Amino acid sequence: MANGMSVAADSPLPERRKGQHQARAGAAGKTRALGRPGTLLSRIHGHADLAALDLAELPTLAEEIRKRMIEVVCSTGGHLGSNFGVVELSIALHRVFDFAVDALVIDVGHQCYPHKLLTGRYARFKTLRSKDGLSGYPHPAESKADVMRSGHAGTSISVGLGIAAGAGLLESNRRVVCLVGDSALGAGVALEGLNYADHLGRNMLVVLNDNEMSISKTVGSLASYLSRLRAAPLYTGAKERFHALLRSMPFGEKLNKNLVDMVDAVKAAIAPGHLFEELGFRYYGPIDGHDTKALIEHLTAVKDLPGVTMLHAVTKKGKGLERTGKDTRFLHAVSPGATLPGYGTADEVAPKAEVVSSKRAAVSFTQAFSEAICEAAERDPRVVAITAAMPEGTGLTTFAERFPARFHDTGITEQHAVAFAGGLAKAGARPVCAIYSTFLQRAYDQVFQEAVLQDQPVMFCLDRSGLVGEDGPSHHGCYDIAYTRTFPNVVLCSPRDASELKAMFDLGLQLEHPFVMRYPRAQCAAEERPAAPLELGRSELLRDGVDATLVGYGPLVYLALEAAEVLAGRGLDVAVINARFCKPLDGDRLFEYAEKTGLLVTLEEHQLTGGFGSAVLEEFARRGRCADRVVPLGIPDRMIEHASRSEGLQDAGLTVERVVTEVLSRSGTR
Ligand SMILES: Cc1ncc(C[n+]2csc(CCOP(=O)(O)OP(=O)(O)O)c2C)c(N)n1
Repeated sequence: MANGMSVAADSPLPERRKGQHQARAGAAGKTRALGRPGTLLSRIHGHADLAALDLAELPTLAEEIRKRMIEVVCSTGGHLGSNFGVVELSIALHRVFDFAVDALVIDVGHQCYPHKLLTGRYARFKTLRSKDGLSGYPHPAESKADVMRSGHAGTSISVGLGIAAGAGLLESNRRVVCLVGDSALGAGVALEGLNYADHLGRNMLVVLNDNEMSISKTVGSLASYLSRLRAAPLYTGAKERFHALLRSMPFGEKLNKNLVDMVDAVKAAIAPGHLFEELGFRYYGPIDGHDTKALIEHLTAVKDLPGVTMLHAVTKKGKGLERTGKDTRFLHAVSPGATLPGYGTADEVAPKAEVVSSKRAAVSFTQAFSEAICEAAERDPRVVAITAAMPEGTGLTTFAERFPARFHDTGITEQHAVAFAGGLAKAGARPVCAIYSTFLQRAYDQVFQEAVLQDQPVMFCLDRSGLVGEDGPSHHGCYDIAYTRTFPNVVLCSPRDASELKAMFDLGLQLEHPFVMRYPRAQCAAEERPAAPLELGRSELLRDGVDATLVGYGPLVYLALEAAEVLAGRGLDVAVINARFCKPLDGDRLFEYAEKTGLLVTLEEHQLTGGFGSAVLEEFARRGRCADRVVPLGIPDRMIEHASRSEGLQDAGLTVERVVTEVLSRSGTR
């Protein structure tokens, strides 16, 4: 195989797959012909179809991919900007590699739409992110071109290395390619992967999709370093050029083996301090990530290089969305039903959360948190906000504008963010970690060591707790109660509405212990009356009753109230308790009502195992009575797949009908 940079874009396929390619290209060639009806895209099912296209047809294909994505994503919602930025990269990757055989590990996975469109999922693409439809992330059940399910950033290099190592054990010559964004590359786990890559001695290609963006601007010194690299001339690997030169000489291969050390010395002299080369990678780049022909040439040149290689492609997030008249780099994702100026009829729709209760919506929980932390920061100069690359999603943009000296966006670095918060608390600040429930999982050990072990006042405000809807199971925040409840001295609470969120936040600020507040991606119910004063570990009785008790944790109390209304119509007088705290739990009131009403149904938007209902059962078991009167309702012990949030709640059985049925069947009134 040729591996210099001058290899033609359409260089021959490797021997091992020539036959396979010819057979498939032949079949594709019969169906493909310019001028035939239908789009090019509808006729692409994988590498062979794509490899059979003329280079001149690729810009049309790119246009068709963008057109299809905008049609579908504006209806289903999804990661528009990220996917618009990788169209040419995806075409080039699929043209050069066959990911039915080779492995493509896409970091995070949110930028997999062109990949899906190029691997036989064109017809189903309209079902993206919808119930029973295609996932918005890679999913092996959909195609063997998808290696693993994903959604959390930074793991692609480690996974890729694992696949390469596994392929080595099985003596397979499967190629491995990781596609990773510049922001995900800064995640701790990605750096751990980089650190191990050369050491493993396997072949692997990392394609760095550098668009200078995370959801907002990529932050940190690595970002600054990449920015310097972007401005540098094309660097094609000193080592490789030297190898190519030697190979062209008589006995070059033999010489080549003997001169590796010398070449390394030359390389170090030519590119001193080149980070990726110092880490053992052969680095190529930066190249224009929208120049399909150049991408194909470079990918072809590096695809069979020994060891680990990094190809640095510079792309523009949202490339092709210029007609919106917006800065396309900030069009990371859109909500279902979005229309874009220049492409649709109305303005781009701002993230739109669904309402849990049928009551009139007021503000979102995110907005309530945003107000709570700004008000607290106004009063208390110790308040510091920390986000791990999610300033918008967690509601911290106003805080960042108003209190820039007390705002930290650490990038996709949840572990660092939490340990950093531990340090801040040690120094006397009041750090508030605003992190989605699902992403705090990554910092479990820092929650333990830097907050809990020191018993420090670090506040964790967990947005997206519960079911998140269309992003699906990688993003559902349904494990946080279980993974924080076990820690000594931690306070766990969940507000039912905006004013309760603010009261809980203020209470958290007064505590000298770690504090975890969870709230969903939802609008707060309109407040009917001021919340009863908040007292640590005390629940709120919303409705008295004698026939059964419904206990809601967080905004599910509104589900409980609705169910109680329906049950009242069936002649049952049902009590409703707003639990407020999971730890310390209001064991006395819950026990009293279990004894008094004979049935206690707990409601939580969390995995049943280890959740709020489990806490109640443990409490009653400790008291030696009434555990048999508890019916915990929550998320069952299986994945709730992507769908709208209300469809997810339905799937989990968190509905008024289910609560009513449970109460009626147990009270013998059905
Ligand atoms: C551990 C983790 N934290 C946060 C996120 C939320 N998130 C999804 S995509 C994204 C930005 C990724 O940026 P980059 O890797 O540069 O890819 P781009 O979208 O720019 O193509 C973030 C922060 C995540 N998926 N995983």
